[in-house]
Amino acid sequence: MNKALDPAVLQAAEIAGSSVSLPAMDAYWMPFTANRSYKKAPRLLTRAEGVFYWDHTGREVLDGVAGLWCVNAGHGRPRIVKAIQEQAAEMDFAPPFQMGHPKAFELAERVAALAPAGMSKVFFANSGSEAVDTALKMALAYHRARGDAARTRLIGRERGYHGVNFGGISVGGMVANRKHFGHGLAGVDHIRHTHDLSRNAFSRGQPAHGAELADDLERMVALHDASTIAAVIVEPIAGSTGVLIPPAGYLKRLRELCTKHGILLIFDEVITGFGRTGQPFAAQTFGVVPDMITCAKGITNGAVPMGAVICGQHVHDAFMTGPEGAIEFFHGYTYSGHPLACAAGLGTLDTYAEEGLLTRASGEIGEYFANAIHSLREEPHVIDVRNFGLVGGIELQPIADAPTKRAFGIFLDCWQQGLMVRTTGDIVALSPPLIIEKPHIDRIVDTLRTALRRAV
Ligand code: PXG
Repeated sequence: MNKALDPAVLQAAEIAGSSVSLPAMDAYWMPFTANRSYKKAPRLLTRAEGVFYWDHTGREVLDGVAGLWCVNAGHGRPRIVKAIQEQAAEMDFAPPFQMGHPKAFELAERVAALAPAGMSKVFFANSGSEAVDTALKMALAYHRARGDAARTRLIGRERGYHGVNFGGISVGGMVANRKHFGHGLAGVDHIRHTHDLSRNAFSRGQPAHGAELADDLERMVALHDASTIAAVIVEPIAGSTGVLIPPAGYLKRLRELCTKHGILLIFDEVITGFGRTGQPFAAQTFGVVPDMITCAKGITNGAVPMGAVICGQHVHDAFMTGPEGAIEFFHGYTYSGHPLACAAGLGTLDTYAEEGLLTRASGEIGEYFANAIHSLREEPHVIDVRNFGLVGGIELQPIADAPTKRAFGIFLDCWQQGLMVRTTGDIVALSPPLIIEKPHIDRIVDTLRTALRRAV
């Protein structure tokens, strides 16, 4: 029997006082959730430590997705906890406009030091969505500052996810995120996505085929003219739309085309940032330097909301040309560089550094993870397994006329077995905390295997 469901374990947890009664659930309108079914059978998380959550009955649940791609160092890390506690007692808030506090400067230096050479300026926001909209505005204002104000067009990619704000859903390519909300920003277009199971199914690491899809940017240039295009935004690995790994050579080709046409390249590294691919950023893993990186999630280990745009010196310098007393970029949030987030960020970066976590995914554990998840290849319903670093995707044959149902069934089965995974469409996504050990990986794969074998 699954240890997590063993009555003795459940009873022990209750004796330890970790069983929590259900709260009233009427008022909370939950995000990206099937509210009515959730409230009929709630999955309530009440405690977390290391690679585990516990639910309100005291049951242990292995975290296969680092919370939501963010708790890269695992849960409840002492340095991060202490940093937040001390900061809350010392100074709760400091206004970020025309004022500053030491930790915002310190964190910006530390983040820039992790980024590719030349990416030396950091602008803080409070989420991935805000980081994305900040980067898009920065791109428009950059061209205008250089006297190239006709470059107003933004190019995203099909199956891209760039958060939920108007800029992000406009450049994004997730249908459900767009169709409900009108037209979004004007002047946006999309290049083709790279997902191609006919050529690349069951690839380990980067798929071999599809570098030429970057040339779709030439189609945009032919249609709109390069002189109207400000920026292209892509996720190096698309996470939310199903773990889409870039074909070998694709990102390099995209970089070359952006440079050729004077278009800024933005890598949305909200998921890939902070060690997920085996280097601090995917830009380093794939050896391609964009003009801007958007990040969030792992910057504070998910402990306090924070997002950031890391930009090339050249982007920043284009703004620094007017009178010295003038505000250079009319943008910012009340909580940009919030003291609690900065403290959490510093504690997080210390933890990553002390434990070598930002490169761990490229070592033996990444290899073990790849072997383990590819062992699911022959299981029922599996039409693809793909991986990079500590990210995995298992794509299932959808039930005819009921897309997403099969994968969601797997999600529920895993939850009952004591494992939290994430599903999108009919794809199971895995992104465990970077501290994951081999027995945990075995448990993830065994649980999934059981769920796949009894899935409808
Ligand atoms: N860009 C990317 C690439 C993301 O993955 C965002 C922007 C937005 O971040 P915020 O912090 O505003 O949520 C994201 C967020 C999933 C999932 O299941 C992924 C995200 C959010 C929610 C669910 O894959 N990523």
